[in-house]
Amino acid sequence: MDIKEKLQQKMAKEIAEASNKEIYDALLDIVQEMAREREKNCSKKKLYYISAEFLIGKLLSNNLINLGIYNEVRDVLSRHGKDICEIEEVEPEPSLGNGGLGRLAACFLDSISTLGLNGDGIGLNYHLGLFKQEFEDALQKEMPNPWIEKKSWLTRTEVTYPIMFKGMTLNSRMYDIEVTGYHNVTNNLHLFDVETVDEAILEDGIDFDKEDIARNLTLFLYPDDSDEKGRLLRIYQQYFMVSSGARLILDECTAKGSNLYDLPEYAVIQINDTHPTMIIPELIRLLAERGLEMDDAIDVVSRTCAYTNHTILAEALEKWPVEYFKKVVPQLVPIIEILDDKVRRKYTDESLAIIDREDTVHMAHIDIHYGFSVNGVASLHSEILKDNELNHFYKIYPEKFNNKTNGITFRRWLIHCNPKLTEMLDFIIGTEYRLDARKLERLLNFKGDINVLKRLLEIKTENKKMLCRYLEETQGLKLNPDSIFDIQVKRLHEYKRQQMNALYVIHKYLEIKAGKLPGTPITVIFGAKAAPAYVIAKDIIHLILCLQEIINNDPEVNPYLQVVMVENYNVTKAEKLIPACDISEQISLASKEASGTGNMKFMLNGAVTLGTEDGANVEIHELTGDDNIFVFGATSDEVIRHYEKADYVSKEFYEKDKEIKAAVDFITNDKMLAVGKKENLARLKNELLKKDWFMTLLDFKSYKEKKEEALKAYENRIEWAKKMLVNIAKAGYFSADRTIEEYNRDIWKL
Ligand code: 26Q
Repeated sequence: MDIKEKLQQKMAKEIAEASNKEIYDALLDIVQEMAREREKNCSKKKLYYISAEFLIGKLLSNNLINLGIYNEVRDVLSRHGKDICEIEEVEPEPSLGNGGLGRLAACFLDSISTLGLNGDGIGLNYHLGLFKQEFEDALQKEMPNPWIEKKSWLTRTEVTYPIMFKGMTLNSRMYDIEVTGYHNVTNNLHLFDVETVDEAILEDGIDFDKEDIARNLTLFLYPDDSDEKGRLLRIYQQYFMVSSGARLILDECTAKGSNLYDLPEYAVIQINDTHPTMIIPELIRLLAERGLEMDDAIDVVSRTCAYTNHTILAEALEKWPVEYFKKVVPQLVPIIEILDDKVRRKYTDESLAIIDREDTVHMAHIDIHYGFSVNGVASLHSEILKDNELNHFYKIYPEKFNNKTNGITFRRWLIHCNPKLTEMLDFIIGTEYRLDARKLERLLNFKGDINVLKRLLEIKTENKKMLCRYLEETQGLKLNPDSIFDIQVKRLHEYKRQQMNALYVIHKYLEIKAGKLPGTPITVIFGAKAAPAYVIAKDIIHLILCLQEIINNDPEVNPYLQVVMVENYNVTKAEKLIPACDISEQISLASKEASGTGNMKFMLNGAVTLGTEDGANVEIHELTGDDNIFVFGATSDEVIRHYEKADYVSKEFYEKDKEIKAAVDFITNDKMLAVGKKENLARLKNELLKKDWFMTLLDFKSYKEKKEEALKAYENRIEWAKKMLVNIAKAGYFSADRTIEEYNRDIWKL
């Protein structure tokens, strides 16, 4: 049966008569049926990728592409007067992640299936996911974001487990989402949920009773952890996830014939950051319950679990008071104490302990002692882990440490989001790059081909026009598609330094006011959510929204400079923004961004990076060479030295550099106070002058100079197109397929 017949069969009416929603529902059925009919890999050993986040994005197009029927469906629909893009709009985006770490997990699942490996994801089914961001009075407001509809990608299974908490047992139920690989197997994403969850406990915005665990456990992704109730809820969520996951793993392995002593032959568990770390003590507990001696249980689990670190920021490393475990999951406390005791008997170095002198449990330390692999996510990051942050651990376990530079799936971040570029690539270099991304290098043969270069520029302009239409329809923004699109989209965090980009905007505004006009108009685009309790991050959003108001309404300036903050930045918006970008802003303070993956997505879509030598930018730089990237700022060594010596004083930069002073002072001038809030703006200015923990003012001058260089380089359109071409051609290294092959070769050994 062809697609048209299948579609017709699912609907009681003609395709032309059906609504977009009816067609979407029918396609969802067809995709699920086709996905389930595919072959499975039933290898003895299986990977379990456990993560508190899976930022999967919309699934329809992704699945159609992976099943190899996207074009056919698109064409059938169009013959009946339907536009597949409008049908995509009907699908709600599941918001099961914050940013990089969650999106990485989703890209990995795609590559695991594409490589035909036997591997499932394990996570939680948050009903409202991450909040939806709205702007009101130039401030971020958080709203609930329901995404689960009657008909969805979730399939309710019959798998349930009783999960024990202090004084209460909750039932977990498993829901599955099919993960289709590109022209290969289908795996599963298992999301556990509690049946008693109740959206009716929502109060104003995203507030709810944090103590009503039975009704709130899977309501939100990490609710606010600024108070103790929020932090305890996080422990409830984590334990619910790992206990459900551990039982599933043990059940599957015993069903395949494992006697539990040989568990490492049946399962490998990749722990995505420390959020699922409790799976280690929980598995040990379950194995002991099933008759293993404590030492055997510890040994088996240690040979099954591997840990990925995604950050060196102290404030993001999870540490929980033993008290919290006693209140929520007392059954884990004796196990964690035994794990700590073993470490203390072997090593006297206090910094290696699991439970410190203040009775705080260091989650990462559990993973490092009781896992067989520790990996960072970009080569610079992995080196910093070995040399600095985890140096004491590296000294005792050098063989555990390894690097796995992150990657992205090209199915979503090229084929789906940039069909025009994909079509051109297919035409000039063939389609092999789709399964072997390094083949993109064939594009280098066309660096001297004026027609290819012109077409690259044309495609960029077409993508910019599409973005302009979208932003006008959704946010009422009117942008100039002939301007330079300079884009910074990522979670809002001080270390990512959106504030430095904002200071540059102020600087440019002042220059234009003084009569110094840019050669080509510039549009600076931001998109970012701030954690609800992260005060300074919200102040930075306020600053940008105030600048947007002032600059876009100033007729002297707006022909040359526009600033916009895209509301509710998410995967769907990223798919529209990234293909339209000229300059990719990757400006974190060197040493702080573990890898970044947005940087790779922009590169793949022909944007040129303006960035620091941080995370995977370092590897982008190595691949593109000096001529095809704009690098600035202090190096990670310099930054680490500043922290060690505590010798950075931001005020000195403010006082000695007139341009810095003018830009910083602007934050609280009369124009700004007329549109913004004094409290927020003054607090932010004060932060920059008194603290500036992430050294914005240190790097501002070199940032400004490099950006001017990039803007100037843009003027020579053909030379710029060559830079675009080299970036696309060299992006093959960042395919998640390569990353997953390395995980499998070095860690999973499936
Ligand atoms: C910790 C404690 C309490 C509450 C929340 C958290 C928490 C939540 C989310 C800590 C960290 C995260 C997310 C981290 C993250 O997204 N890290 C990013 O991971 C990417 C994939 O490896 C990297 O590319 C980015 O550099 C890194 O920032």
